[in-house]
Amino acid sequence: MRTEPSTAGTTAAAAAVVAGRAGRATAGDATAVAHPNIALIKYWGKRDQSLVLPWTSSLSMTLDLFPTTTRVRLAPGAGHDTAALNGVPARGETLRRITGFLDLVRETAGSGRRAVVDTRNTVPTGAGLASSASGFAALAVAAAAAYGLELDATALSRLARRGSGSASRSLFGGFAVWHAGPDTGPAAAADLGSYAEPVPAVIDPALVVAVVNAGPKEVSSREAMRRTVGTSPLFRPWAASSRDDLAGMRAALERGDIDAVGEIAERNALGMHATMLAARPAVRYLSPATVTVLDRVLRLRREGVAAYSTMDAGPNVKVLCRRADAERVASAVREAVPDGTVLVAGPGPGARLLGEGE
Ligand code: 2P0
Repeated sequence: MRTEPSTAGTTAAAAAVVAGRAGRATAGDATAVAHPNIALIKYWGKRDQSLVLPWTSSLSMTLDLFPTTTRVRLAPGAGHDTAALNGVPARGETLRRITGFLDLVRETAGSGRRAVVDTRNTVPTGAGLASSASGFAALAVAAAAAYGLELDATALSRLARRGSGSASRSLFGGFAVWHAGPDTGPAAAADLGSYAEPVPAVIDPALVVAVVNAGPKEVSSREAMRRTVGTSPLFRPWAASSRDDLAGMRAALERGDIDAVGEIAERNALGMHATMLAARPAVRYLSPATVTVLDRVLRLRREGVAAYSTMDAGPNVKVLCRRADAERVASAVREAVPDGTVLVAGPGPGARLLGEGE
């Protein structure tokens, strides 16, 4: 059992900043690595699309699987940014999002220089684990260093948020809470108040990831969130209950109560999916195979195993359990969905800048 695993994340993020200052990243050229995270209290719905301010605070576990490594090199004289994802040039909306993000960094740095971005994602294509969290966390750390910004972990988290909300949490290892920030007053105060930070926890669980469908989703999470906030009569009640869930989750993590952590995570995720089912038109990510896994997890509990489900904007299921039970849970899930892919993850590290030769 590990105390406050997320402290490692703070150190890593702080080290990233220090590494930048110490010049491990050559001026104008920096590489960073970040891992995906899975929310136990979900982020679903923005109150400000452009600043990426959420309606509710969320809480996640960073995984020790599938890091994204991103190199940012300034390109003096270039007329536009270029980006490659696993060697394939980015175009369209993907390139627009990266350029828009770099514009923010340039604005802060007072630079007009364009950049070359090279991103390597180790998530198998279509593994059903979003890469935008690790992607924008790595991009924030690398771009800030390449443009010479000396940002602390909080400021880096705030910056990553502007790329993708969930990226704010991947700055940190272990467990992290992303604060929604004040919802009254000027936009600048809300922006300042909306960042992630590590949360103390005395559990060291596994997340068994059941990929039941690796295909692309029909509705992007961005569009699904917009539709849910705009049309679902269940959105506001869920948002209100999510605030209570967050308080309960923090207390459960601090006392190391895996059953309470799991119960709260499961009900928060099911509630989020209920808000989408009530949207008009409905957004339904859950498939028959999802329900098969949910049923198997219920049976595992009846068999005495602490196992709890959570699902994101897709049909795949992540099962929280004790590390000691991970193999039993994984084989039960494999038997339930033989066509799926089942992986076991643990808490992972925060985002960091890589040194030369790493
Ligand atoms: C989460 N998800 O908390 C929630 C739960 C999906 C379901 O964060 O629009 O890619 O870029 O801010 O972060 C997915 O949304 O959305 C997400 P944007 P993001 O992990």
